[in-house]
Amino acid sequence: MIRDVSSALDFALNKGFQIHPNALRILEQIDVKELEKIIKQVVREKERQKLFLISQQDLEVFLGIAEDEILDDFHEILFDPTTKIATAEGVDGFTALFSSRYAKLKKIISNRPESKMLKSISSVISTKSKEEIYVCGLVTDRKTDRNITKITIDDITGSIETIVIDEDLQSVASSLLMDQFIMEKIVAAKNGGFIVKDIILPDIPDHLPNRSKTETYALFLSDLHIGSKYFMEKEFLEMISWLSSPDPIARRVRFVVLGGDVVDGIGIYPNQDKELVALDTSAQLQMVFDILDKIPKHIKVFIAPGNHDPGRRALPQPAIPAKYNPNLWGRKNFFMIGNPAMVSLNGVKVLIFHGQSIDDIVKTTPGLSYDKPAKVMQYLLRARHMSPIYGSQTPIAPELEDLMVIDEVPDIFHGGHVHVIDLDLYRGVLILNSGAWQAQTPFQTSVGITPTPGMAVLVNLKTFKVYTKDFASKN
Ligand code: D5M
Ligand code: FE
Ligand code: ZN
Repeated sequence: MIRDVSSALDFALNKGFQIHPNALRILEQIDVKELEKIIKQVVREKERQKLFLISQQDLEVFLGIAEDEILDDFHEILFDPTTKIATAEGVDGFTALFSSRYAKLKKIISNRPESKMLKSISSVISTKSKEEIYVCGLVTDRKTDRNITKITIDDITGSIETIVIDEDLQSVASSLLMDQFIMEKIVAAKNGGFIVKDIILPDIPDHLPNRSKTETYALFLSDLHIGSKYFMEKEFLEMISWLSSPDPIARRVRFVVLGGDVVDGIGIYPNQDKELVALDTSAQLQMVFDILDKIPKHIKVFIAPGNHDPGRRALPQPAIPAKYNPNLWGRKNFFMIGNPAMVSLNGVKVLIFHGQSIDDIVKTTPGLSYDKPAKVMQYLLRARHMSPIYGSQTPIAPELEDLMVIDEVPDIFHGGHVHVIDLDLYRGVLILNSGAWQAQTPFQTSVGITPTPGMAVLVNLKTFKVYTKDFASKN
């Protein structure tokens, strides 16, 4: 029990801290009843930072008596599918979608010098020439048998089966995603067929990210699953109240990005009602509003949907419709956006994608797993597409334009969906998966998914340093 300043001092010294004399002067002015809580909080925070001198500034910041820094907090919504969705019907729609995908990715790959030598598939099929040829198209088949992979690619003129024999090319060949766009260097074999000499992905170039001028922080969240019995309300509320605390990082947060699965939804999986605490969409979204309403008003909140949220299920998804909860749309500091979407936060371009396609990719690609979702997101950047695989679990709408192509290289790529926190840096792009605020569900236990819920991911938009703050474990 801390009774006065000297016992507060002892507490800190015992923990291996020094207190600057100017800091002591501040402690002397604090109400004794508050002293214990404050000194413990300061010690805990400084332990985390591995800094063992408690300064005057530390206390001023904790007590909220330091002047608030002026931090930039401007934003721009650079891409939002909500108003761009133009779905066509049936077979024609899918033809349009795939031609758009092909054309957009061909344009992206045209920066490569090899693309000058590209030939159409129909002109190549009958060639007898033994010269190297370049073709490009969407992968429509991939079979690996022993150390040989057969890849079929389609362009708008035809289809070609190619064979990868080269050992060095096997790993890239066997990890190609169905329906992804690639360029191949091939040669006609003597006895027919085409041998692959190189596989070139659209990929992203080395990227120098845009940075904020001030040390403004963004908080990344996803997969709240509000309405589910397993939503970690206590921990989430603790995190929200931390945003109003004098903690030096909390004081610099100006943006919250919510990457989908805001609610648990209704009828998303069999017998879901047994695991719900709110049984209709509006009730679930009102719970969302009541909780997010506690976020300080100077913080801008961007809300994108996931596969559990109301609206359309197929990608790209429009923003959660206003009719289910006008409050969310009415709040001045809330921005309802679709999935995927791109926003600029102080000039830093953040691509937000819930991550539905991660499931299909993990299931069909050797070397990828649910516990490393950032690695899967790296594959998406290399494919320059957020949901290449068509006709598997992830529903994709037959849009006239393929809005899932990654036209512009982001500075931060934010995903969720798999409920596992993960970070990666790929060619200068910060990839992050923001985990979840839902405890492990019986379904996840049954399929062996071990989530990492209750952790906040924060990024300093000037330095790109990432902090994770654990609200789930008690220490
Ligand atoms: O998805 C949470 C995680 O659980 C995500 O990795 C997908 C996985 N999941 C969810 N439903 C299924 C089914 N039916 N089969 C296989 N894997 C699944 P969430 O979107 O939060 O439900
Ligand atoms: Fe989820
Ligand atoms: Zn999800």
